[in-house]
Amino acid sequence: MTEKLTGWSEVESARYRAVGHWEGVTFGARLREAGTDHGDRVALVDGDRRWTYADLDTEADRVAHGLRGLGIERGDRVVVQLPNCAEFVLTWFGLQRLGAVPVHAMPGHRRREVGHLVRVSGAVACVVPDRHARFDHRQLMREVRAEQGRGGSLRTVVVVGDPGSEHGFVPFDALRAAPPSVPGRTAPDAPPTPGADDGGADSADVALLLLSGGTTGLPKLIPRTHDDYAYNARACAGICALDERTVYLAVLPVGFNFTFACPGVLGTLMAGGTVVIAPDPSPQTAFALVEREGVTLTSLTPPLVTHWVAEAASGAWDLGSLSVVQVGGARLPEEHARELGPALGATVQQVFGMAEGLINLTRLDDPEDLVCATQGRPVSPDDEILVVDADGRPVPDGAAGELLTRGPYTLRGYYRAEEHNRTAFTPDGYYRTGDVVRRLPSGHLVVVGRIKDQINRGGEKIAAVEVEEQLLTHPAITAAALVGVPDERRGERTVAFVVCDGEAPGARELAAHLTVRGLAGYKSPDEVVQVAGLPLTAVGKVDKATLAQTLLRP
Ligand code: OOB
Repeated sequence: MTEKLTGWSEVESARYRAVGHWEGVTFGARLREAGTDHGDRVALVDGDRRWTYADLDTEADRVAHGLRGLGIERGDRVVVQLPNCAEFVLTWFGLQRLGAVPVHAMPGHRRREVGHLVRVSGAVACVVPDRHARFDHRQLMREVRAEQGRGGSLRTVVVVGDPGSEHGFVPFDALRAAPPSVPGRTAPDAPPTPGADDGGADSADVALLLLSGGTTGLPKLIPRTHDDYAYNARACAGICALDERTVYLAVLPVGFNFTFACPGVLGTLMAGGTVVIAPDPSPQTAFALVEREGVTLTSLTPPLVTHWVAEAASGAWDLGSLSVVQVGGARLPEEHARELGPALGATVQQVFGMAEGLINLTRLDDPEDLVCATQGRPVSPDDEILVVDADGRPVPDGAAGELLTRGPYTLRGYYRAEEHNRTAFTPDGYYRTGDVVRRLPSGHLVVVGRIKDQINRGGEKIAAVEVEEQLLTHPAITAAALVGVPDERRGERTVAFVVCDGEAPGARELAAHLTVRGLAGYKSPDEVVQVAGLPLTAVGKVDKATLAQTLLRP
């Protein structure tokens, strides 16, 4: 089953093709081409393991062959929950070769999130590590499978590492061990078999599903097509001047849109460069890889910046190869932006992006003031931007308002979420970002706040409603509001204001309760404050601004 539900009109689609944004090439076919064009160049590095472009192409065939043997076909959705390791990239391209659709889960997601992703996407398989960060993902998958019950879509769990003895759990290495058999590909001059590169996928098909940070009870899925996502990566790659000499270090979770395609992994591979996977985001791990591999580009979230600056100051590392450091996902304080460039001897680039599409970058030759005090401007000349007041009327440049956007790589509708889509977009197709920005005459945007009920904990997005619903399941809690308050390190931390019968549970007890409920650990409140009642606004909503204020008073 393949779905075309991405919402651009025929006229718009034709125009994006005519001007060359949409190239009409699937990711499976791109990798085949790269395997020929850059054959001997190193594409991927993970620890001591290296793959050339030719190797990566062959590996994708092997993984695809193995997955096909498990009954996975064109259009099938497969949840990929892997930490930073080469297998993420091998799995991703293996799926692309079949025309199947990876669903990007984060390593920290637990039963609630993964179960939801499987249900909404109708995934037939999941790909997970055996254990990661002292957590057993096989146990998680057993629970998810049990919850799905007999009528559920999930048939297979592919495990990187030891699958254990569970029925239906398959080792990743067994997929790769299958003989590469691509009919018609054995002789270089033989005509290619139709579909051998991408399972017969169309470039207008959904190529992957990304997870939204969300504001509602459960996260939404974002359909991204081959055409639009490749353009996302290519437009960013152009602005970052990527070429065959680029060595990109993936420090943040590789499945995060920022790391994967802004320009990240895909942008680098499309330019013929090398992707190096960092197993953790510590500066020690990263700097050792910068020295060893000659890394030229990497991307960070703001909380990492101070650690990186401090470690670079030790003088123990040769960071000479590093040319550009991107920072995004949450607001970067201006002082940190000013320190970072000199500390690493690199050009800083701010990145204000979203899984839904729109990416803003500061340009490599922007004056320092724009680089340090703005979050960049759109990457495409066809990104349409509106900054509007509460009535939806455009405000003048310099004034704050909600950012609305549409364009060649911004979604027109969440996946299977018709009701939500009616309010998430304007009638003429603009996505309501929920971010409050100011636009400068240069087109650069400054993020000044948000109207969506989402907390940004150093780049980790938390939908307040989702956590509040879970807080209410604690027997002592009768009402709850999750509020983001300013935090030195993360920009924001979470405070749960709770109304209780008797004594309120502490933060640790609540975290334990939410973990049992299957919620990802980063969503547990950093602090708990007991209140007699929740203040309400004039229209009867919980007044979160007033709650946040109470913490500031002595
Ligand atoms: C990135 O994507 P998401 O989907 O996790 O989160 C998007 C939201 C934005 O709507 C905005 O509220 C916030 O994250 N955000 C920033 C920011 N970058 C993202 N807020 C302030 N300053 C920034 N530089 O976070 C994402 C996706 C692709 C590239 C980079 C980040």
